Amino acid sequence: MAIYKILTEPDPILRQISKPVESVTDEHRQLMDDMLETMYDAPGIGLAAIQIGEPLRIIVIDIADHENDEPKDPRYFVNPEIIEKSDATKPYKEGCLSVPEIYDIIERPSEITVNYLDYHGNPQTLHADDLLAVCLQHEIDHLDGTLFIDKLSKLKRQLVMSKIRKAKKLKLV
Ligand code: QAP
Ligand code: CO
Repeated sequence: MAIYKILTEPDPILRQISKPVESVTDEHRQLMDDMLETMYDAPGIGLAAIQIGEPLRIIVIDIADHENDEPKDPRYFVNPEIIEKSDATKPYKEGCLSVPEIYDIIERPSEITVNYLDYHGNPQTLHADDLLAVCLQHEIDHLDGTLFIDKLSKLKRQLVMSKIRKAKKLKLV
């Protein structure tokens, strides 16, 4: 197992379109294990492969509340595809390991249905709501090079980008 460095905005790699996995192999499972370890170490609740520089359509998620002693609940999604979205939307204050210390409210469909391959490469269908629906949509956006800050108003996004530039500058000193 290994912990990878998480790429951060404005790294152009985060804008790449990730490629579908043809069939889930032991190498992909190794990558999923490492992604999960990297995510737990951060810590975060969701990670897309592109965030560690691997342009493959693979996501790991664990939304269990570890601080309140809930057992680990790792979930793996290969080639996830949203096949249904609710008309109803819900706001949620999102963050992202690739956009550290920035949080803002994003409005997304409150329920979705996804098709995907699991850890073993078996096709699955899942209906998700609440935090899992938010997290899945956020992570699936990563596979198409989209970050949650892209969904903010132009003004808010400019503010976020100047905050990021400022933080990067400070770290150089
Ligand atoms: C995506 O995000 C997400 O800024 C996963 O300094 C977020 O794990 C889905 C994190 C909200 C649904 C709702 C962010 C950690 C973690 C930071 C994360 C930070 C440290 C973000
Ligand atoms: Co993210």
